[in-house]
Amino acid sequence: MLQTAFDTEPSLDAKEERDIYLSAFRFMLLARVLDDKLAALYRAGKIHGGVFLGRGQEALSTAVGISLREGDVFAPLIRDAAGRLAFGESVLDSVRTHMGSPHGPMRGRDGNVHRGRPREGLLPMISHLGAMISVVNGILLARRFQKKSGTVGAACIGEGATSTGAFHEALNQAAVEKLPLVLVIADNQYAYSTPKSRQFACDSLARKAPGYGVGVQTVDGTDLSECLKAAGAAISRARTGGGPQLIVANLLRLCGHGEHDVADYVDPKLMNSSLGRDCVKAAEEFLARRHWLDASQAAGLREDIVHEIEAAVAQAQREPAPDPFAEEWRAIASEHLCEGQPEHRRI
Ligand SMILES: Cc1ncc(C[n+]2csc(CCOP(=O)(O)OP(=O)(O)O)c2C)c(N)n1
Repeated sequence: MLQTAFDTEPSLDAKEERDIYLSAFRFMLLARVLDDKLAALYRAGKIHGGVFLGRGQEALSTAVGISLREGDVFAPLIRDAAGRLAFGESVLDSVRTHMGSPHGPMRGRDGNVHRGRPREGLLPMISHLGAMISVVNGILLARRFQKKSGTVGAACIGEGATSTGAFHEALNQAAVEKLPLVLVIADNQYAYSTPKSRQFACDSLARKAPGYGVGVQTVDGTDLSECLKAAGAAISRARTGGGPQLIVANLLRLCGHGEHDVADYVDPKLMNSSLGRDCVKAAEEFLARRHWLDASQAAGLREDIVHEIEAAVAQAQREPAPDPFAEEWRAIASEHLCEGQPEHRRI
């Protein structure tokens, strides 16, 4: 999380701009290397449950997480490792959850992606299919009733979720209530194996926004710069009373739906198109062109990241499994979710 959204500081000097890009790139790379490590652990049989990755979506996801502030609410989904890290989630929280450690935020109970820290604004997801939008709406409404202003809530979804009633009802409610909601659609061309031509018949999801009375921006989701500017602008508008904002990002999922899916249904033409550009490589090239990060600095950064992730994995591997005889089975005790309550019980 940065203290200021990218575009709310028109006077950003060159150093501040560089720092934002370098910080964003670090989160993108951290998420990519973490995803690769989790995939390797899954294939080695070290992770139970599914592993779902965000390859190809790191620029968009980072842009959202990094542009939010402390006190905001973020509802990431299964492809948002980058946004989670940028919002403040630790590598250890992710690794512990995937490896079933009772010391993780969900205490070893979660199927890997439903983790979060609600009191810190990071919501554990219920479902990937639009369910979290109305949860964010509810929190924003509660803040309004409590006369707390200035909070933004961001929710991420895929294009497949726009076919659900949950999406329609929540976006309509946010518009009617003029909630400071930023809804980010990663249009990654497939909902599991279903191509988007089987999800909607309009030429762009951006067309939905005027129908709800919502502001919209369309971005190249493989371009960090476009994503940072769009996320910063949307969050700033929502925060200053502009009502809900939609971002539609065009990109391609560069992996299967989960690590169990080889994704052989993906059209090779898409992979070779501009949608299939690897946003992490593109961002690294952008930083090199600006002389903000050379090849040896990039290699050093990657090395540091690998060490950080290896240390987290080693730590989680040393931790005991949950003891079914000594435990209650709730991941997060609901009475401890509200603000001002002590941390939920740890074993
Ligand atoms: C209500 C519900 N139906 C089905 C599923 C299974 N499911 C999980 S993700 C997914 C596809 C989602 O596609 P999309 O919204 O485009 O997001 P993407 O996976 O591309 O990020 C499906 C069918 C679910 N989690 N919840």
